[in-house]
Amino acid sequence: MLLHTYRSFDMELPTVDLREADYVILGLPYDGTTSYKPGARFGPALIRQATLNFESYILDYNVDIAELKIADAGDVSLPVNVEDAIRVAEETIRELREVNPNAIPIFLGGEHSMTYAPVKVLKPKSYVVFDAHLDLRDEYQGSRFNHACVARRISELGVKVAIFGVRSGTKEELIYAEENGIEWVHARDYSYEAFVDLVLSMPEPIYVSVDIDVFDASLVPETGTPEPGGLRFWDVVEALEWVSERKDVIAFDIMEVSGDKLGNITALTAGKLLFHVLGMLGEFR
Ligand SMILES: [Mn+2]
Repeated sequence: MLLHTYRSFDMELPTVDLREADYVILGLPYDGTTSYKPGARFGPALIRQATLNFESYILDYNVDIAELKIADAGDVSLPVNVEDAIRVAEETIRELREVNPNAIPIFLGGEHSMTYAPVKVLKPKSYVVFDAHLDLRDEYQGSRFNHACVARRISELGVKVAIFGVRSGTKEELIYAEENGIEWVHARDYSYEAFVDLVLSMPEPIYVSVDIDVFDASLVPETGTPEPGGLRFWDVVEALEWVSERKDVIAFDIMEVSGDKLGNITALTAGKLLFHVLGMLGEFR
């Protein structure tokens, strides 16, 4: 076990030791800056529990993910203060890289604020994110590291940012995007072609983040800030298939899953997406 981690819930998958893994799952169970619906601290455990419902054989790829070398590094024990939490997450991800520098990490959240930690440690050149929100505020509710600021903090690291499935933002965020070369596609205008068009020319390596609220609120009612009018499940799967086959993706995350009941719809959506991500990695990598 890594220093600051604990085990919350086991997935219905055989796992290997972290040192031998090709893929590693790490939970970031934080909800200290949640502004609307709390419970994201339970996200990683809820996602793992939801996987008990799914077959490890993924029809779409003819891949049985039970045959992949997957490690589950557990969840990071995160302090309440967001900057402290980011620091502990960074330390843990650095430790994970020391133990196994080659495994592709898949982070489960937890608030989107935590995505800053892996991006800072893994240093991608591009950040491709599915999100209902722009997350480009300079400050929100007294913190520059609030979940509503994460894409802006990442952009400030010099990382190229593209956001897909957006249907919520402020005028100030739009101006910031315009002035800083941040590309984004409204949920109404989203298409596979629009995604490929934009991501094709983005510098590699790429970090891919899925804020679960990118999906329509009917698919993901248990999330910090649900938004109607979102993407379909296959919109996101097809985009992730393209990017994981065609581009150098160094890490994935699935964030903002919350709730207080096992088997909730949002966790099922996230768990199914996690199994598809593992399946496509088994197929394309
Ligand atoms: Mn969001």
